[in-house]
Amino acid sequence: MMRMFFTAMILAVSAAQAAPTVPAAPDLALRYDRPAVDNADGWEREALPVGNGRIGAMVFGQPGREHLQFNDITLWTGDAKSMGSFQPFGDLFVDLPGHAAATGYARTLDLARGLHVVSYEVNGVRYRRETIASHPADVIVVRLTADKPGAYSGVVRLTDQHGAHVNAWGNRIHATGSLAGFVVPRERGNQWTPAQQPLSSNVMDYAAQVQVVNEGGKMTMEGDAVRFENADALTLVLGAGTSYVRDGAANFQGAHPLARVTEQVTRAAARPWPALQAEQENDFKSLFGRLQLDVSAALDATTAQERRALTTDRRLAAYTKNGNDPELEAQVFQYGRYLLIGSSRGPLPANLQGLWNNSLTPPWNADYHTNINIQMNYWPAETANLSELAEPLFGFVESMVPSYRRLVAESAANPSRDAEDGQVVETFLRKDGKPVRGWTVRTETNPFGFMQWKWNKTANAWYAQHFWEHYAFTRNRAFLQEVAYPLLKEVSQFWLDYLKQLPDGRFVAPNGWSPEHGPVEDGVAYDQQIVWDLFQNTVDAARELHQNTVDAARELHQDAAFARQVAAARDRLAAPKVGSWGQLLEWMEEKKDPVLDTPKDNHRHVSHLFGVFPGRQITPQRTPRLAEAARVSLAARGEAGTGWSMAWKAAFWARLGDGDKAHAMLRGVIATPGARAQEHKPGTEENTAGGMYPNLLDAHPPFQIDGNFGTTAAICEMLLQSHDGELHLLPALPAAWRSGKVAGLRARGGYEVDMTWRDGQLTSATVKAKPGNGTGTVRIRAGAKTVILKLKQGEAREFGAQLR
Ligand code: FUC
Repeated sequence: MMRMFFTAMILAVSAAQAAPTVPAAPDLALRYDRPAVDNADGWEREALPVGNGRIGAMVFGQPGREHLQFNDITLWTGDAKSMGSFQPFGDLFVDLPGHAAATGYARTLDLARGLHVVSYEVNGVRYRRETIASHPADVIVVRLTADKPGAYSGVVRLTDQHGAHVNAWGNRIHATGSLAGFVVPRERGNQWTPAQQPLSSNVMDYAAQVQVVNEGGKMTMEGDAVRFENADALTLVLGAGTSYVRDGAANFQGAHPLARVTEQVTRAAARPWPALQAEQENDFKSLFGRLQLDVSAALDATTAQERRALTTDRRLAAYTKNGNDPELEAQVFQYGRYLLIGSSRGPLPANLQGLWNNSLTPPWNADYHTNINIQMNYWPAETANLSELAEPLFGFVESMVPSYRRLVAESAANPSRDAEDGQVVETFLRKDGKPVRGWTVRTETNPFGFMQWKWNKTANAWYAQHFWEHYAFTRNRAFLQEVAYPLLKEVSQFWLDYLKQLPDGRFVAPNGWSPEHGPVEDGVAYDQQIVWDLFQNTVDAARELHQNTVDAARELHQDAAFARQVAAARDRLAAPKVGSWGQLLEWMEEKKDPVLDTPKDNHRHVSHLFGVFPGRQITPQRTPRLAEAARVSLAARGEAGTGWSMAWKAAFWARLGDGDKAHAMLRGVIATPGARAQEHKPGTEENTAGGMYPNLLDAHPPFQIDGNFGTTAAICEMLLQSHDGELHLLPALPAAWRSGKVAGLRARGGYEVDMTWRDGQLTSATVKAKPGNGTGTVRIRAGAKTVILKLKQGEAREFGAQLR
């Protein structure tokens, strides 16, 4: 009896304690009751990312020793002649002796506010530690408070792995260095970055500083560290920068960052925490707050209670096992948006790890891979209402083009066996012996105009798609005229010159490679579909410019003739073909091979479905026979994959109108890494071991951020599509999201769409022509119903069920 009473009391007490911590729906915070283990595995799986778009950190949250491993997106070794790799910048440590014995520990990353919080108790004192990455102040700030005065004693340290000079004065630690002469220590070399590197001309300067601002207590300098004793509260302001500039003409080397970093830190350190935090939150919300997704209504009350009470790592485990957690899916969706805001507001685009990297020799150099990865990073930018975040991609491509032109011209002048390919002689010469116009790229690229490994020639056209889409979504005419069209035109010129004519008159892309799969040959489906996309986008772009401009008549005339030439070439491209088992062919002729082009092929790249997504050559409505073949191919590829591969498959299924299949792919991508592979046929890690770590970062494996971004983009495609001449509302709604609402999705034509649905049926929708861009006539589809709308700029139209 006594014992039962006792148990009941414990239950009552713990329920009373737990109750306030169960968040209301929709819950947009990642929660943990343990800090991240402070080693490389903990970095990858447990630490949590903050980023201001240029600088960022992984936060470990140990009570006894806070650790921010930080990055600046521009800190790269390598140069115009060697690859190098994206580098870790430094580590900020706050040692708090005695705090390791903490109890009541909680760690959260609030996605809606861009705020990381650690709290715990030691010796009756409640401690709280907040971390933000502020875009407006351009610094990272850590705020340490306690509910008793004088509770903070410890040491702040800043370390560096590239030979910086580190010292402390004026309550500030300064690290200033240069990458000139830096080589990866022998013991740190690996398959991606061997220790023996070519001599590099890289002379990048870098600087980081952390100011320790105390309230109360005593501060002393201790060599290169800052010691604090009996402080009531502390604010740590961390700034970092490099001399990188996105300008090849300047050799990518600009002013020394020391003055800039000093000023940023000084200015921020002079402001109170509440002001810094409020400014950061407002700025962050101006992007993040544009889009809300709530599918938690699909969750029954008991399950919702259960899942919301779990920490994120346990919630992920429960989801891996049983699924049934649309709220976690929505959280992952928003996490992709959080991560893009964190890694794509600086001079360079998000790389393979966004901007978070702790290794001198990161996987694949944490580079810009052109055969899926960098593009996938930017798939959610337009649809998930973060259009401005695509700027770093555009600026990157534009600043690399002079180099790419030069490298192609060099290849044309010196036709030789491709060193990285072994067999193919890549001439880049036209039939008349002249070099082709324009530029293209290889698979691996760095931010100094260097590229290596195999040619991936249609990546130029894939890049061009992003430029066109930015216009399609924003209707920014100046961008179309000054930036997008010139690029589309030059890339189209490349392909007009480079395509090869078959005896029957069809055009094929010569010497192509379906990414990382099969032989190098002519007319590979991936190339054909991307060139089709390029030509279509170029024709559309020329028409847009044409329609609305009255001046510059001569140029227009030329563009009209050029557009006709491009349209004619588009129509002569060797077209997609259906194979013997109903599949879409990946190569021009069906392979006779034990694996390639058979239902046994589970390769992670599904490049021959580019025309389904992100392209628009193949759609269920316009090309039903090809869409069906794509479906057969996709089904055969299976449900397992690397992280990004599963995300891509989710998007394919969405474009094919199968919401349940798309959702089944989400089950794999949002799962303990490798879980999907175990359920299905296990394969190599390269093809089937993807998922998500407890910190919800995508596992290729290893950590690779494209899967996060791809998942967000795929979910957009499940809810709204606009690539086929109409706004298609809820085109691939899974049964698992039978009721819900979304506000702030973007569509081509400059529209913004809000929707609610119940029992799988649309109940209301608002379509708004965004002021300054959306305008004109648009067809709206929901199920079999369509209506045609004419909207003025800024006008919104509301619909009920059945589009009435
Ligand atoms: C492509 C993929 C790999 C990996 C790498 C970074 O080459 O084939 O799976 O994602 O990029």
